[in-house]
Amino acid sequence: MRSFIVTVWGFVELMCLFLMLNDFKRIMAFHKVSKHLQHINAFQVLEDHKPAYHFQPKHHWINDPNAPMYYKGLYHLFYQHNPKGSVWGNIVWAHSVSKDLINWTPLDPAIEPTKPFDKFGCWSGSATILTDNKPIILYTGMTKEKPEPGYQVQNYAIPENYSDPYLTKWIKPDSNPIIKPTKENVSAFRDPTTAWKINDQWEMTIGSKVDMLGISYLYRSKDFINWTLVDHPLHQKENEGMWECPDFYPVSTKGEKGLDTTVIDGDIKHVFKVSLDLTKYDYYTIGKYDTKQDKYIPDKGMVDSWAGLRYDWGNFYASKTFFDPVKKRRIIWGWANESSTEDENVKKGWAGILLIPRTVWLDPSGKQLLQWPVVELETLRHKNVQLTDKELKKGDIVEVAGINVAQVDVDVLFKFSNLDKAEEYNTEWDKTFPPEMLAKNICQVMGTTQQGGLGPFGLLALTSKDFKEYTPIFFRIFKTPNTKHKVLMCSDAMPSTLNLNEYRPSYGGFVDVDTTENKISLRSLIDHSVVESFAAGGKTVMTSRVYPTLAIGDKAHLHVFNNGTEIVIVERLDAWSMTKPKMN
Ligand SMILES: *[C@@H]1O[C@H](CO)[C@@H](O)[C@H](O)[C@H]1NC(C)=O
Ligand SMILES: *[C@@H]1O[C@H](CO)[C@@H](O)[C@H](O)[C@H]1NC(C)=O
Ligand SMILES: *[C@@H]1O[C@H](CO)[C@@H](O)[C@H](O)[C@H]1NC(C)=O
Ligand SMILES: *[C@@H]1O[C@H](CO)[C@@H](O)[C@H](O)[C@H]1NC(C)=O
Ligand SMILES: *[C@H]1O[C@@H](CO)[C@H](O)[C@@H](O)[C@@H]1NC(C)=O
Repeated sequence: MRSFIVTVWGFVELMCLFLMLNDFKRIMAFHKVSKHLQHINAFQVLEDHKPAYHFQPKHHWINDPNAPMYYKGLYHLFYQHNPKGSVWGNIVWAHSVSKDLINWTPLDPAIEPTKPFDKFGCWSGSATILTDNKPIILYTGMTKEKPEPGYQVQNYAIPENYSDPYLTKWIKPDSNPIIKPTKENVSAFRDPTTAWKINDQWEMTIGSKVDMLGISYLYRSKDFINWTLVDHPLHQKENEGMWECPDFYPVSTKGEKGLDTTVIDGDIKHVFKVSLDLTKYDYYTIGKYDTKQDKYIPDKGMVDSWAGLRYDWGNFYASKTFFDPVKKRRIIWGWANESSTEDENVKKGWAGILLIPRTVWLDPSGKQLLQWPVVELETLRHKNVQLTDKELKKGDIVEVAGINVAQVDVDVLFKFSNLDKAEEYNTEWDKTFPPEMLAKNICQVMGTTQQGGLGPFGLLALTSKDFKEYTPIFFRIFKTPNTKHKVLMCSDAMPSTLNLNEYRPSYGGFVDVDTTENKISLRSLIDHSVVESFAAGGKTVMTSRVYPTLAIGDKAHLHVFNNGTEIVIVERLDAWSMTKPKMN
């Protein structure tokens, strides 16, 4: 408290001083003053920005989710964790268990850097459930500190006691490492996937690169211990750079049910995902696992590049899926880092979250995936407020009040009478912006303040009373020359905080939705510094991290808005305060 008073006094003093100075000096001075303010803000909000219902360790750093699985009544989740601080380093495999994917109990770390084959790092990996329901983990170990990031090998770990549903202790046999890197690149060879079976042999894939060629090496084994490199990769692509955290799994073409990773034929397609080190986004394609050639082949029309499909058009990386045998679904976990500065992370004492686990399945079009928060999340829904048939004219902003809107699940259905007033899509954008940045850049130049025809309309999350801070999640619908409409979704951190030191990107993505229905839904999971949004039933998903200085806790407000000429109707809005689950 003392340092706070001193700081405030210093601030007042500075203000008096600066008011007496000339204009030029005032500008300089205000720069200084605002730095001061940011310090005070940071001081005030360390805990306030901590999410309540998103997965986090109690303290310190988290990055990639590892080896998610279900075993004997419990969901297991491991993750890359620094037990000593809130920056990356000292990585161990932290371990938590849950009965419902929402309430989590921490256990001791499962894997720590103790052996020559992982002394300098226990990096990401995956679990496979072997015959007889025996889980096994494959992970990347670092055997040297230099050259950075070192010599990367693949190791395995097995439970000490298969009767223990908590899988408390893991053994790393001395026969490790079981796979050494290919000659090409010893420092770009990591993140083994869950294995599948083909011709009575196990196969899995490992991310790598040679120069700018992204590669997913294929390995084969009869016994899961003795692995041989297959003479061709599962997949590769020019100009991608390092492929981190590959993920390869089947999806049903006949509905929403998930499939075990070992399913390789039938009414299925395969998904291949990589986390691109160079862009820090997760990209996927949908295609066919050609079991004759033993290769993955993306479907015709799939964009297999930086401009391709993303699970999430915002802050989401290093994701991993697993098959949940209980509810017969495939679930995806992804990591969101902080958008605050490293200094702030150190002060906060925590950094990183996992996004809400999402059920993932194939869209009936076969052209993309759909994602939706696991149904268990709804058990946290508490107090509810609703809006029905609320008309929003151009410029209207309507508050959703009466619940804790800093910790809320809000689901809204927008309706409009027709598409006539949709504004013209500016084809110059296609020439000006690189394809992988197109949606993001349109969101950035248009924001919510460029009034349109049909849109912008949507939510204003984490809004301060005076609208100095707000995080808009919104749509704009465009007419295009070929008469089809383009739906743009944006989640804009730019106006989210007065603290201009934060990383405040305006994220964007297109929503491939049938506009002739004149309706579009939006669900946002707002959790203090996270805004995770699902458009049109999970067709387009976008996560922003935001750190308001005013719109904190009970000072935060939530609104629906419309800033387009066409009237938009909130057919129905439900918002629920979310209870805080048991979180590690
Ligand atoms: C293995 O786990 C089971 C179930 O928790 C327990 O009863 C048993 O004592 C454990 N065995 C050993 C050797 O620790
Ligand atoms: C191998 O990987 C390292 C680390 O990413 C990189 O610096 C180097 O250029 C790579 N070499 C080749 C041939 O790709
Ligand atoms: C490992 O597997 C390969 C291919 O199946 C085989 O040729 C080799 O003998 C095996 N090595 C050991 C030590 O079992
Ligand atoms: C709507 O547009 C007007 C005009 O640009 C702007 O002043 C207002 O802030 C916008 N509303 C929102 C919610 O951004
Ligand atoms: C998260 O932080 C932002 C801001 O520092 C960076 O721009 C991103 O690259 C980073 N994302 C990941 C996955 O590390």
